[in-house]
Amino acid sequence: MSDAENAGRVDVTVETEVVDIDGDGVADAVVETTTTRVDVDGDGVVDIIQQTTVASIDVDGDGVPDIINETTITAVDVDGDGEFSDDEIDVEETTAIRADLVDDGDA
Ligand SMILES: [Ca+2]
Ligand SMILES: [Ca+2]
Ligand SMILES: [Ca+2]
Repeated sequence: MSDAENAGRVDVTVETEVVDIDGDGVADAVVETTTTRVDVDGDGVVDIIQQTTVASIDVDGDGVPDIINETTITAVDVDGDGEFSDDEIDVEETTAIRADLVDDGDA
């Protein structure tokens, strides 16, 4: 990899993990983590990291995900010191639960 190609470099990695939550040998959840690293000024130091983790959980084992939990972590090195301090990191989490699962809980 040549240094000249590093300017404005965007690096994306995707990792997929299959998790057997209840230990019955059948996978119940798929966790997909997408990490985006951006070196805005091309100095070789990453300035922005965004990591999105999507967990799809199949509660009733029918093979269709029932709960989808999405967490996005965004870290921006605002002051350019090469480190991501607490005030430079933003975390967002959303959870989508199949509607009839929620109804069952209320009944
Ligand atoms: Ca940089
Ligand atoms: Ca299901
Ligand atoms: Ca910083």
